[in-house]
Amino acid sequence: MSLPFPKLTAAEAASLINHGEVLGINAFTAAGAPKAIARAIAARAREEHAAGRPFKVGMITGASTGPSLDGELAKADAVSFRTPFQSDPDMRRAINDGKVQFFDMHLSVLQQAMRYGHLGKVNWAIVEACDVGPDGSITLTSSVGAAPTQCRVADKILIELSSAHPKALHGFHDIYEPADPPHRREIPIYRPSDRIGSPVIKVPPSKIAGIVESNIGDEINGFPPPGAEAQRIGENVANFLASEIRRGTLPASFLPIQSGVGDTANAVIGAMGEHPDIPPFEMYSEVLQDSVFNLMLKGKVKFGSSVALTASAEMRKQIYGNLDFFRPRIVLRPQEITNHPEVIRRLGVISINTAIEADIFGNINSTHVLGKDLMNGIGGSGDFTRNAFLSIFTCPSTAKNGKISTIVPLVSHMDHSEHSVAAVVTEQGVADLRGTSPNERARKIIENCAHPDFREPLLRYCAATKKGHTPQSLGKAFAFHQRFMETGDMHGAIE
Ligand code: 0RQ
Repeated sequence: MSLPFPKLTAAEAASLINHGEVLGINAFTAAGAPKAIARAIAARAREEHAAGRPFKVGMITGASTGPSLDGELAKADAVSFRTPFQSDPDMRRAINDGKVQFFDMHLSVLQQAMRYGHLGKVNWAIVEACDVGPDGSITLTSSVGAAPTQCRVADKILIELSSAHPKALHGFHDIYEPADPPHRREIPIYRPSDRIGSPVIKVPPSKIAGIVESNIGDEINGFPPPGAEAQRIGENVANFLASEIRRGTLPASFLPIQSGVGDTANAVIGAMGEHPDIPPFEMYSEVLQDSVFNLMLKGKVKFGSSVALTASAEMRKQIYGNLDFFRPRIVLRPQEITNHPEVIRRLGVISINTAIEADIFGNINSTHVLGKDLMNGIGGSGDFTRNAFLSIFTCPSTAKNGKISTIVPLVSHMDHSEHSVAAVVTEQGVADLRGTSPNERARKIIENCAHPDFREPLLRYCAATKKGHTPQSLGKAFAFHQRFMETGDMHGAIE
């Protein structure tokens, strides 16, 4: 069927975009990111710069993207501001060098912030689709992200129509946007599998400025088998959850799981799947990684609600070759719904996220190394942590070959406060912080989670405070970090 929209090359689409404009580009992890148009925008920026003209755009995605988007645009010096999340080495460098202004947002509030006008005018929505109808109905590919709102608020829409994803993905997506205050009502999701919206985004056909055909697969790497440390963290989480079921503090039927991205998260889900006392479970998460699809095939994960299919090329081939199996087991939603506080609290989601560092009181730094250099961003970790039935943070007890203790006296940047964090888990063990005072927390975290090399200095830190509700010594709070900056090693701090 021929479509009543201009058919453009990627370069023609990029030529429509002007310096200073703001782009709402759908991507969530590297899943569902428009890649051909992104590369063409980077090429256009290089041409403009070579001709002595300025060319920078603002970039609002769903979350992180892949090398063709964040990587290419950062390398081309084509981005003025960036939100809400990234994980690309080149973009990270540009942000930490001060070349790109980055604002780190909770992913659940991005869409309403765009609708409320808090992020300014959005000129273009750019989305990847596997199918488009003449009536302006768009079937997305492997992620929904913020696409419904990006398409709603943008002046014009560019669609990258990708044959790397089958049209049969139609039906996986559940597109729903809540009304804005004062008209907002409850979001009627009562189980992870409930569908409340439409399989397509419906846009006025007159807004579609062009369609670019492409065939580029999602740029997502697979995971090597988990290392011994990640494996132990996974087992500690799984044993902790199994003991909660035995104690009766978790229902025997279990509760839906949210899990972050990365190797540790992959290992944790894998270990939960192996545990004999954890029953088959559902995910109410923002990403589903390879370990989840493997557990679906084994019957251990019953259902996955997510923003994105963050599948490696090999796993994507298996999913796309077996859509009839996965169709009743997966729903892809906008990030404002997957990460919505109301739904997370109603369902009683168990959240499992990764920390860069935790302090002895249970405050968590997920985003900034030594308090200043951005790693990735807060992503959805805050949305889930603050509202979960049980909020767990994991990390190895040391980083950089044992020179850094990830358990410190005071976090150098705080994303999640002690009030939201129920348990900290390292390869050393589990600190269950529920119902504990700061003094009790400090003892549990030091004894159960810190690496043996750093337990004594941490205990000496606590001993330095004579009185007070929280054993804090402001003069020594950053002694571990200072020692690392001076010597490249935290050993020897607080003798
Ligand atoms: O450095 O890359 O140079 O080796 O940080 O650490 O151990 O590989 O951990 O890949 O699981 O990522 C918190 C970044 C963990 C991630 C974070 C160094 C370490 C390594 C990465 P190298 P690991 P992971 C769902 C929820 C926030 C967003 C979130 C994250 C690198 O989980 O971005 O949770 N979370 N979203 O060596 C200095 C320390 C360090 C340190 C680790 N204390 N000091 N460097 N590193 N600890 C997803 C979405 O929202 C989409």
